[in-house]
Amino acid sequence: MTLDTTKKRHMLRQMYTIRAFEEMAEQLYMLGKIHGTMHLSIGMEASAVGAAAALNPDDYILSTHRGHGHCVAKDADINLMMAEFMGKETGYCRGRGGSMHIADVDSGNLGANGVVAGGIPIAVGVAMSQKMQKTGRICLCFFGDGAANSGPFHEALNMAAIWTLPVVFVCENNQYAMSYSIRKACKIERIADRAAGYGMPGETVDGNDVMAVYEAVSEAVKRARAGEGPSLVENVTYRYRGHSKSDANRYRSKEEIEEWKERDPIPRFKRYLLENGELTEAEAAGIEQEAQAAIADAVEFSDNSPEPDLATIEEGVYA
Ligand SMILES: Cc1ncc(C[n+]2csc(CCOP(=O)(O)OP(=O)(O)O)c2C)c(N)n1
Repeated sequence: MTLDTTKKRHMLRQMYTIRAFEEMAEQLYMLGKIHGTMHLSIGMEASAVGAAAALNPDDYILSTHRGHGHCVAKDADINLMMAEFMGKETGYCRGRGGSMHIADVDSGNLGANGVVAGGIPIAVGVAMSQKMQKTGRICLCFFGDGAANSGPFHEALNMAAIWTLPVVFVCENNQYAMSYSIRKACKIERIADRAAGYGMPGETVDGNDVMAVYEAVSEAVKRARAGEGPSLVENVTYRYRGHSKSDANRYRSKEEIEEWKERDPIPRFKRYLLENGELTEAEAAGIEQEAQAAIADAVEFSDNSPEPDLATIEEGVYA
């Protein structure tokens, strides 16, 4: 699948939308409009957008606790996403899920998972069902570097490989699992090298380069769709914010964060489009403004939406 200018601009818009959504999320949190915690992916937008761009609209994704970007990249309705985030009845899951449980089965987003690595075995099941039903759809599963050190990762990759399942495993290596550096948690340089242990291709890419992510994931998607089985793609990236809202950021230096900001995926992609003659500065500014306006509208929609009725509190809890 080649990307035309319209699609690339759409990807830039998605990246701006993710950034604007999460910056707004921080503000709403400060205003006390959000309860509980949240995990932001600011700085990681190219990973979500590049990967999802390689999919067909009816393909499936499984997301993580850091999943706002994945939802936007899978073309979620921003109003419904924001309403869910703010715990409103009009949200994707009627406000019952919040930040970590935004799902939209209709658009192929099978949802986030608060259990680290929890989505990886589920992806194997989803891919298995697609293979058995011969739908031609594939499943893409996002997870973090920390998840790649857990048991379910290894079991799931092995099963997907022996059953030649149409699944793409996308490891978003943002350098830390909570406060623990991947350099301390993993003896090998590239997580993607683990793919060899399960007999599947593994590729490590610059996860802040949306086109590089797109190309690597496209190869994996092509392979999955052709019935050749799973692949592992590692997007090397970085989160600027703390792990969650209760992170004092004591395990890394300001200099390290600043260094990564030099490689920010959004200005990089904008520059690429400008240099390619696929965008002008004015158009880029227009796209960014539209993304911000969409987020402001989503907040208004959510503010005006009702809270779930207390009488429904047990709905969906007991079978
Ligand atoms: C099974 C399980 N163990 C521990 C936790 C607590 N926890 C939440 S996020 C997280 C770190 C996950 O790191 P990583 O997979 O790299 O994803 P990232 O947060 O960097 O996106 C941990 C240990 C959990 N939610 N689930």
